[in-house]
Amino acid sequence: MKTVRSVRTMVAFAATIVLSTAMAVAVANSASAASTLGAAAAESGRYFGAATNSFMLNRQPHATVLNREFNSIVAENEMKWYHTEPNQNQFNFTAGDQLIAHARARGMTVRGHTLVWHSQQPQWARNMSGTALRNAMINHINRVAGHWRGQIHSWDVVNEAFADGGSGARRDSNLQRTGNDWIEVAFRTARAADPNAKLCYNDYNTDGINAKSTAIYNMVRDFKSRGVPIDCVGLQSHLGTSLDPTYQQNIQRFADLGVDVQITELDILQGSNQANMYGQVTRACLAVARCTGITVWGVLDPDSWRTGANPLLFDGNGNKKPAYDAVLNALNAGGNPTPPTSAPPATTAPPATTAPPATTAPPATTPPPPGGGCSATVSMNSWNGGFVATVRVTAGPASINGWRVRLTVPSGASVTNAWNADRSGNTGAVDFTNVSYNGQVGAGQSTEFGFQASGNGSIPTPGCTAS
Ligand code: 9MR
Repeated sequence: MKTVRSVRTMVAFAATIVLSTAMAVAVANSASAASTLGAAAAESGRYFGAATNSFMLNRQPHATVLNREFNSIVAENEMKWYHTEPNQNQFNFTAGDQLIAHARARGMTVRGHTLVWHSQQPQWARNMSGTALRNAMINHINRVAGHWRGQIHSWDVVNEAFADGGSGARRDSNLQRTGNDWIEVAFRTARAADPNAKLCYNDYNTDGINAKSTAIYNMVRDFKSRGVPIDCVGLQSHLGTSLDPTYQQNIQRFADLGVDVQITELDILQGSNQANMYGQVTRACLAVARCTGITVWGVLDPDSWRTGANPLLFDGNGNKKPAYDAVLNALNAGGNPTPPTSAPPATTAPPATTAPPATTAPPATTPPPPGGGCSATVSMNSWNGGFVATVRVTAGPASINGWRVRLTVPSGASVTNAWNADRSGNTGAVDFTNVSYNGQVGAGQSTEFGFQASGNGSIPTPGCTAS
């Protein structure tokens, strides 16, 4: 799973050291420089996360570093199919619940990894095929995404479904053999099970423009054109000794399709280019507004699945490596802020309650929409310093093909993240418009979108315009 390319020259490396030293000095002199990865990433609306395991949460020095540096976590293994459904229809959420509780207590967000994957399936699923496997997959997504509904920032809905090499083909697997539509079925199922989570496709050896990343690009473009719900692409970025020169360009082309990009499993072989490459990857993400976060695949070098590669940011004693400084300096140097619709709720608690499915009948008390277009109502779930608002859009006596809700965010409050709608800004009067999959609402029916904000206050009944 490594992308290993030729080592760059020592001249380039020496130049980089001089440069990064100069940057370190500049950053050290700056009053606004954040001193942790999470805080520095949050300055531009991004998260910086790490993979961990429930059994490591109290292990030192892992725990100290994890809690101090990161504002997002992902389960390295404990949300995979074999772990969450070891026997068919018998679910085990204990470790995942622990990870989520740990994150929420510290204001970290959680990436979900992964709902469906050809690998690390439980034995019972590996033995299955055809309709039985397809139904088992759907049930698994419903139950797992449903259990953690509202608590996952982004789900890797499908992991590693494309073949390596130049074919651009899907990887053969028991899932693939259930029919080529298994990926879109997985995404549609996940959307219904957790409408608030961003839904990602995640893969490796996609860290530049190549046949595999292009095949994924084509799938995402097709999904967007047909309204299959996909919000993000995860580039795992298990890297070797040099970065593909098209790394940033590749991120940008996915972003241009209208999905977020996340660097999901970053680790880089230790060697003379490690720190430089960590800086390059960080800067590439920061340069693209829709690259919304970076996750490293472990905290301390000895935690890594790449035994002996020492590919992470901290050594076994929890000391910061030069790679750490390269990342922190790059984050502190700033980048393109993430756009309003894709900014993750970097440092605030996720919603305490969850939203109902996207399209449901309105409650009996919903007032009839004036003018036959649509109406909107807001419910809020607040805590000290933040809230989640759920907005219900109800069509009038005629069905509608699109909607726009204008609402006033409380004075001093600012929207950090929205789902199931595009939005025009984050303070004051903000317009939310439907996205491709929820513009059509039948007569008298409802759809919901939501957003998270920092600040407190109430929201007056918003206006709704149908189109
Ligand atoms: O880091 C994970 C390791 O502990 C597991 O043994 C391995 C099993 O396949 O999975 C590793 O994580 C993988 C991730 O889930 C998907 N992308 C590749 C990662 C490294 O193999």
